Amino acid sequence: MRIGISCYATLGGSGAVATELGKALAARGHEVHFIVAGIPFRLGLFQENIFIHEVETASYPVLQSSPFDLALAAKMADVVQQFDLDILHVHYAVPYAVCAFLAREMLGASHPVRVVTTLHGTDITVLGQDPLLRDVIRLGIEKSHVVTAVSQSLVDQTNELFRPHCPIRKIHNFIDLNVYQPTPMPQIRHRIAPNGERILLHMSNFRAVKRIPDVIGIFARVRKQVSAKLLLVGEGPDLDLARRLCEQEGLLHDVLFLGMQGEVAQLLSLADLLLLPSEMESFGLVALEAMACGVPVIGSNAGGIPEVVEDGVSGYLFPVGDVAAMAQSALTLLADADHWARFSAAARQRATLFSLEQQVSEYEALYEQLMNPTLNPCV
Ligand code: GMT
Repeated sequence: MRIGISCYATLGGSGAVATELGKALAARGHEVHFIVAGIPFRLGLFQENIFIHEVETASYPVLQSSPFDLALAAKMADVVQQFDLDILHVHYAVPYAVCAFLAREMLGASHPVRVVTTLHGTDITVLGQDPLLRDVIRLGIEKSHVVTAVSQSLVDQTNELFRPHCPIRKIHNFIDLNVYQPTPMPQIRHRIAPNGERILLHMSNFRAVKRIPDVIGIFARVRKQVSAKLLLVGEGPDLDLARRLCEQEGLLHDVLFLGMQGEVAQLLSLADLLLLPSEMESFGLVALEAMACGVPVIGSNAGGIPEVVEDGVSGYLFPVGDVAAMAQSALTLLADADHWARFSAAARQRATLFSLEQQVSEYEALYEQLMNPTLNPCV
């Protein structure tokens, strides 16, 4: 098949999932065209069957800002036409689903490309609630041939908000289990935690939904009882807040601010626990990545997290904001090596349910179904 993929190219789970999907489809022999604002951060080395089409924006004194969305829609139409794409798979409702609709309008009857939209999370749970965007998101959903969501929780929330006329399909996020696997690195571990400190890790885009004060709060409580280090990976609006809170709590010399990192599989393997106390999380890709590396998760039971982490088996989940319980369960796991080892093995085992091979085959089957003219897509 010839497949277009359009997604955010910068740091973020939706871009990561879209890029890994594109790479896997290309490896299976499909021709994959990324239509993006920049090189997707997970793309890696050159790979056969992958083509990149960068969206350039127009500037003109009359235009108050360069209209990226219009340029994206025009680029989508152009690439669909030029490369005779069968499928245009867009990730995140705004602007991607809406631009795909515009592109189809531009193409008119001249091209029968099928549009798949994958919803990732805040495009529904935050932006979908915003009266300024709600109707435009509804349009993007209604005008896609098929809409998928990355968890049952997100399917349910989308149904509740938009009551779409076509059923939303759940296709869970996935992981390359050969890349994400437990990798002991005693020398690096010794440099980070020279006195045998336990290592806790949080990785995110440091937005308010990640509840950074809870991350610091859990670590502060844990460190009162056991020597520990906290690795903070990523960056975003609440990174300064994290620094201030660590300073206030006198934690700075036990916290490493690692910033954005490209290859995180080995980094995750360094951790004893992943902290994910999010306010909302449609899936929690980082939890899956950590679990595949044998790292149990301590976090909230928001959104789709319980679909990934089995509470009491591969991690411990509590209501949002219950920092005391999260810290206590972290201490319980860290205190008993056998207990931790059982959770670590269960985490890896659980992650195998979300294998790249299985989920990519689901997307492939969906595309094939859409291309069959006898099966009636909803639009
Ligand atoms: O929705 C977002 O916050 C952005 C998005 C992203 O690009 O990082 O994250 C969402 O999509 C990820 C990939 O499907 C999920 O693993 C994240 O749970 C989800 N984030 C939220 O729901 C907050």
